[in-house]
Amino acid sequence: MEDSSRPFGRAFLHRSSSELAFCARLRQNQRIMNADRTARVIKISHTLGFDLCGIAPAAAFPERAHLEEWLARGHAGEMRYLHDARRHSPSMVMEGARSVIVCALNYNTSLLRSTEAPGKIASQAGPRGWISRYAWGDDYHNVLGEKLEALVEALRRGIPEPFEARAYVDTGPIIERVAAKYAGLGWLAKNTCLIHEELGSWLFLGVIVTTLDLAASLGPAEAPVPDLCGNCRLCIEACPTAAIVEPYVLDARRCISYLTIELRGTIPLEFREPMGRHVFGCDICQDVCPWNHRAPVTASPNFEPRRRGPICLFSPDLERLISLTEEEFREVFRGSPVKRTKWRGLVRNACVALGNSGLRPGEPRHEEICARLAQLAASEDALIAEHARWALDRLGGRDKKIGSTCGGSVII
Ligand code: B12
Ligand code: SF4
Ligand code: SF4
Repeated sequence: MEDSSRPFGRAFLHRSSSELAFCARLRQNQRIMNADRTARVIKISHTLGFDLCGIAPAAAFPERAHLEEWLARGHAGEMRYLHDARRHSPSMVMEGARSVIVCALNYNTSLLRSTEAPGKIASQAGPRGWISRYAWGDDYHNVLGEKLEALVEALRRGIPEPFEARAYVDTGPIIERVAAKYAGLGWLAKNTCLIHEELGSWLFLGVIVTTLDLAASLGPAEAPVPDLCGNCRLCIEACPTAAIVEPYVLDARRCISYLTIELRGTIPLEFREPMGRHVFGCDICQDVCPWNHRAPVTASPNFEPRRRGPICLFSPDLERLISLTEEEFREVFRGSPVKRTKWRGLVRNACVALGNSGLRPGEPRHEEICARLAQLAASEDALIAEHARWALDRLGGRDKKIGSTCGGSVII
């Protein structure tokens, strides 16, 4: 009787040696073709301006065990989308997915690090905030997204058989750093960033999940790039909010990046002072990393700090930030990653940064800043009003400018 569960088994057993040799040659040809295609993908990615590109298999990664634990410990905070079960494996994102093309783009510029830049630029100037390096220029979702789409287009032109391909830059249920590790692009460091030995960690990542069978960048016997953190703990020690709770584990709820960008509500009091002058994101654990000290500057003009109207995104003037109207905010941050935090989030963050500025009565701009904070403290928006009051208290400006009524705060 035929074994219906193995329709080709018997036929395979009865193959002649010449048939077996032919099959082996076919498999070998397929491997060569897959390797050729991988080489072509990498070449195209470089012509499009990507700094790194590699292929990972679309399979479940060992790190998914850490992901489960991380979620169970509540480290994701309000980021519910991180609970999506498809994050366990790129194969769950697309039926028939075989490969993940991972691309990286350097966004480092030659400007000072947050750990070097002064809080004031000139003696008469008011306090400055800090916008994270990744957000100084154009929105990386657009920059990488366009390049990834162009890569998919180029593949469609060059590969005759039909295939599916979907590009993501943060936009899909993929853990991009883990995919990058298995594409051979670097190691997952103690600050949880992906680091490349020559380029450092100022890298944006983007992925294409595809049904194409591409040869993986790491051979079956090859291990991923070794972890070169060694005994170093600089990032862990430098983090102002102790967000790296143990090496390789970040409690997002404590991270300034989360507090200033993802958290929509009140910033917990315990983190306000450690937040310092950060108004959008945080670079400290990368600024102190030795692997970034000789990191090359990007060839892409997209990531230089933009100047829009009165606001320069490098070390921005905090008084200007709290004075922006919602309309001005939309205008200044159109096409910038900063728009994610919305006007309300940025003003909230700038209030906290001002509260931390150490500005004293009698110093330049103290009066103007307190007057504007007092206006915000009287706002109908309870979130903004509360953060502005907190700042006024710290600047010694509250008594002069606002008083409380049963219904809220008024300027007196
Ligand atoms: C959510 C998110 C955040 C959150 C949470 C960060 C985090 N560490 O998870 C917040 C808002 C805090 C954040 C901050 C930043 N982010 Co972010 N973020 C993401 C996003 C959308 C998902 C990341 C994710 O899945 N996290 C889940 C957790 C579980 O992953 P993980 O912490 O990396 O943990 C992994 C390993 O560390 C390991 N692991 C975990 N526990 C343990 C324990 C042990 C013992 C070991 C050995 C390993 C291990 O396994 C985990 C995977 O399962 C990705 C884009 C994407 N789709 O991947 C961008 C992404 C990771 N972010 C990015 C960037 C640039 C940043 C910031 C630098 C921005 C800034 N300047 O403010 C900071 C960096 C902060 C930091 N030190 O990580 C880049 C990273 C590029 C790079 N070179 O690594 C990405 C890839 C976006 C992109 N497309 O370029 N981010
Ligand atoms: S981004 Fe800032 S707050 Fe977050 S882990 Fe790094 S140093 Fe800490
Ligand atoms: S600062 Fe040190 S421990 Fe932290 S990521 Fe860099 S090399 Fe690793």
